[in-house]
Amino acid sequence: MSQQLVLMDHDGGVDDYLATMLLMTMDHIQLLGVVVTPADCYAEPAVSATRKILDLMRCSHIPVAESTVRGINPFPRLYRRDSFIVDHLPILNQSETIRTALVAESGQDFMVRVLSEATEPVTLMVTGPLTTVATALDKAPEISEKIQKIVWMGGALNVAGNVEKSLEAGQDGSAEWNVYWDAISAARVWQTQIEIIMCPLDLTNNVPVTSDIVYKMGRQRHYPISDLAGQCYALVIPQDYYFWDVLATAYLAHPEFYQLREWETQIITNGLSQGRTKIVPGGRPVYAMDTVDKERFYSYILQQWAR
Ligand SMILES: [Ca+2]
Repeated sequence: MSQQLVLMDHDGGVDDYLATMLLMTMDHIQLLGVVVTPADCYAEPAVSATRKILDLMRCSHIPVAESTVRGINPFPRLYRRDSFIVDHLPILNQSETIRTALVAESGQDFMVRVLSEATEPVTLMVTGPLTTVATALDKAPEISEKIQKIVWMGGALNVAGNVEKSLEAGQDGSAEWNVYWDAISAARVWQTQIEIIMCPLDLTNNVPVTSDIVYKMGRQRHYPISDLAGQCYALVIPQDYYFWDVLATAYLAHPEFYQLREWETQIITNGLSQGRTKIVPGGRPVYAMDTVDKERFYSYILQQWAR
């Protein structure tokens, strides 16, 4: 079977690291690089943690690039500081040196170069805001020809968003964070013809990180991947946490676990609903992951982390 070319763009949250780890366990994927978009994190520890995870997964040949784009509405500091915690986990600091290279160019320039040089179309796996993708498309519009599809964790279609009204005065509660960080860039990507398969809150709300699944990771006694995954989830178990980025990423390995549904949508870029992914007849067609076979998904995750 020929390998599927994938470029990862994550934004440094706890489940972004786990989604990256999951991608590295997929034998049919050739990962061309990992771009870190500085959204749900602080850039320096997020880049460092990403490189250390690639080392741990014996994938130090895969380059990491730091995107220097900026969003409009910053993520809460409480979420972002998890990047420091993950970067300091003992399991990621068994060596004094990091082997995985940080490329000299910015993440957006790296994305342009990797796509330009690709010999076959590339799947973009995006688990953060679409700002780096939009910036790369502005710099080199011809790269859209090289993008086979964008699989993206983001948006909320028929459910409330996760940007809380009580924290964000300028918001009516309809926006999902990856859109809200920079709705203008999401709208920019919506203007392209690229196939978009989104994993919205509508689906992720049904797939929580439960104590049961975290305990099961421990019982697998599998050092180091299951252990690292379990530690990361232990960090976030006191809050409502879902398999957001991991659920989106597992689609690349097992699309048959999911049912897709097509919607016509528009990204709202201003006013109280900025960051909303609104269903609008005649709007931009996208596919959304509609249902997932949860039991098979949970089993798959446990199996991959026991490798
Ligand atoms: Ca993320």
